[in-house]
Amino acid sequence: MNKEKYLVTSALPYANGPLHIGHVAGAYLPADIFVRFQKLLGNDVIYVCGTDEFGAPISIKAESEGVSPREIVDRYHKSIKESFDGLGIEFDNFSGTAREPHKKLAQEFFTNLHDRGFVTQKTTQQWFDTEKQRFLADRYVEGDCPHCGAAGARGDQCDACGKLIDAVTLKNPVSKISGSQPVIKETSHWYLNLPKFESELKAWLSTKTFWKDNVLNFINNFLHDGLLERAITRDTDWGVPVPLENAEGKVLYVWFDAPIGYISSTIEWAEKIGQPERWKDYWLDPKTKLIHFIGKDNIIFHTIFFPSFLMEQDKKYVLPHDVPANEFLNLEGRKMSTSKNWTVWVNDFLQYFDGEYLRYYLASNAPETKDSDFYWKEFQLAVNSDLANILGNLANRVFAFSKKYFAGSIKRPVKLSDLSKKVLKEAYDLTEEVKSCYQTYQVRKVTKLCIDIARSGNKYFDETQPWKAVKTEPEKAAETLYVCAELLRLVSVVFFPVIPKRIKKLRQLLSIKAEFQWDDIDEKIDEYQIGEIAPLFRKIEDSEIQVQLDMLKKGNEELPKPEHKPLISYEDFAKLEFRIVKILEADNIPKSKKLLKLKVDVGNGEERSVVAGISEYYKPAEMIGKKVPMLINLQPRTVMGVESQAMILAAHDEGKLTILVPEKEVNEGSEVS
Ligand code: B3M
Ligand code: ZN
Repeated sequence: MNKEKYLVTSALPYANGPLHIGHVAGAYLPADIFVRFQKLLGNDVIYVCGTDEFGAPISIKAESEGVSPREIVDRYHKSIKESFDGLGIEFDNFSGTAREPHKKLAQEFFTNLHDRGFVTQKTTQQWFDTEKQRFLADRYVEGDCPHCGAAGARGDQCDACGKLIDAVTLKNPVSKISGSQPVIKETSHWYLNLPKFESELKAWLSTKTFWKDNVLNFINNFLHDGLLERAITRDTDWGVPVPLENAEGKVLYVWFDAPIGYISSTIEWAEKIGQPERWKDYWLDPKTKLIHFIGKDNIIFHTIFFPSFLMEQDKKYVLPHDVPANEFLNLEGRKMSTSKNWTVWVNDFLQYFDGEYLRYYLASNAPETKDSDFYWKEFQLAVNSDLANILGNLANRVFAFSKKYFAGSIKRPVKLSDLSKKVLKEAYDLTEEVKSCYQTYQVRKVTKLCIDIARSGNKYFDETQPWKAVKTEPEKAAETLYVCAELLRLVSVVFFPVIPKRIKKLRQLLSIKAEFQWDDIDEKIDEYQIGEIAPLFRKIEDSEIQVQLDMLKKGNEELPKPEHKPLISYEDFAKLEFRIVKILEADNIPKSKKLLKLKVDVGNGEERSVVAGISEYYKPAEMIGKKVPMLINLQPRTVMGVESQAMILAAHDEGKLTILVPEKEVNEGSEVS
């Protein structure tokens, strides 16, 4: 197979604070998993990142502590790198933007754009904090969004409507540095003439039909109003000096220099490996697939802003091949807030738990297409039931049994039963599905499928009952062990990108080669020689989770308690008939923004028509085939001309709606009680 070439980046974390789990779920873990997968395929891939060390976040933090920005940057660069190391997130290079080569490159980028007429100087008005005697960068002014009126809009972007904002248009502005009402003052800045790039950008974006829907929707929303010129310089002393004579006290806007940090980090990498020209093999080779892993708040900067200034340089830089932005991770049902310490700092987490437990849970619960939630109880469940009880249990029972009855030797049987062949075939098929899921960044599904392979091993072990067979037909027991060892070996290939350290341990216990590639799925093993036995995972106790919840709630008001309805009798409850139904058809209802019309099978082929208020959250196509619980003996009623003969059950959480699906495969018509 001809090898592909990938250049992978993750958003440069600001060096103004520690790393938290939201950062990991959004940009870093998905990238690390993707890189490990591509390396398993034998593709040529490098992963570069580094800390984002300029911009107001750093200088504000420094000022608040009375130290230099350099001290802040050095402290958090180290802290963030420790977090990545603890999570096994491995970069080919982890740089930082407050370094001379980066500054020089960023200035070069500016000069090229300026000399080619894509940057114009304008005198403008900007918010000025009279208390602090300083101009306010966009992110340090907050107010009401001029487009949609939402409060809490930042000076550069509104999270509510996604639109970029010219800070001076904010209503009721407040300085986030002093809390005072800022005033407008004249200043001059240099503007990137984005409108000049519009047609080239649109032509390039039109080829990205394979990008994730959440990214394309965000971009189309943004392009809808057309591109505006954007200031790319700021009034502050902590940043990359503007390389022009009349630019005293002006620095490049942090979002101008930061993405260039991906290139300077690659150049630094090339120098470190003693091949200073090697960076060009990635940034200047049209065959390179440049993939930016980011959170959704960085979409425009990576799909409009950065590509525009890559287009007008003295070298032909590759443009992003894909930008698989993730949505946000909430915590215990609430938006994460670092200022309220409503978060989980990675370095704190690592004091209590193994980083691979976090890798697994965040991968299994990744905010790939919509925001997702980190719950400590769910974290415990994911580790204890998926990792320990399914994968760990399969390994333990196979290893212990082989040591007890076969001196640790698990030989390939001369013949396999039909059941054995079926189990292995199904597992091989799942590995194919895992491969395509990795390629399309679907790590949630990857983790489910990997655990399913291990689950099938436990089911097969139970069905073939080797503990009985070993007494009368030991070759049957040996066959069971061999098939299960094969399943563990398959898991040890496909699961490697998610929990690499644990998987290396599993392969060591199986005494199979430590270095391997994806194609080793087809490796033929004649004998497994089980050596030492050691548990792969430790279970997490309730008390450990309680400690975390107590720490989290300290200083945060208790979670709001849900209002309860009046008590009902058991007899009242017994009148309700809930069943699992299968959705056969799903369509939008004309003129309705909220309703879908469903045709469902409530069991034994009995069909019902149902109207469900879910179309803001679910497309018709993704509902077909789903099996969901419904109340099916509710009086029928007609909604927008459609008769509804049952009611779907769903969780309503902070205005969002999530349908419920059975945790295991069940038949339609199954009673729910
Ligand atoms: N430092 C992080 C953020 O806005 C920002 C990313 C830069 S990537 C070039 O969350
Ligand atoms: Zn808005």
